[in-house]
Amino acid sequence: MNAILVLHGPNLNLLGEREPEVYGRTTLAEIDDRLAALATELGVAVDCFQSNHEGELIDRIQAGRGRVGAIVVNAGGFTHTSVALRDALASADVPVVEVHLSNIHRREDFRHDSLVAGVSLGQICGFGPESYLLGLRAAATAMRGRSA
Ligand code: CA2
Repeated sequence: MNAILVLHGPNLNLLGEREPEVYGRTTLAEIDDRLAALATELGVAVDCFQSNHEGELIDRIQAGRGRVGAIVVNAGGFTHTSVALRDALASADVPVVEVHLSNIHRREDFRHDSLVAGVSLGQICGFGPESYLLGLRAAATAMRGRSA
């Protein structure tokens, strides 16, 4: 159980290609590469997965049972809408760290509420791609704390 699952939700496959003024110029592949490098440094395995489909994200959470020891999640727009994703994260019974590229609390009102937050250890937002790296560090620490 030393793998960390990193989930990227809908539209995050467009990173670096659209709306760079909001989400920056770094692509999702570059973020995944940085996560893989940090995971090596931290001595954990990382498994990154992006989907535009709620059910696929839920299937991936369920498939990690017994192998995945922590989850880093940027649920994208599902953050604010998906009870089903929240339920899947809660039932995974591993530490969850919520991350966002943008500071959702400085944006439109509808982004201020997160259904993921209540089943997460904590939330890291507003640091662009660095949010994911901070999230991976937090998840690795939490995972170690659990297995100690
Ligand atoms: O700031 C974040 O990481 C968000 O999770 C991004 C979501 C948004 O719905 C959340 O409120 C905050 C949107 C992801 C869309 O990503 C795009 C990337 C490039 C171009 C268009 C969309």
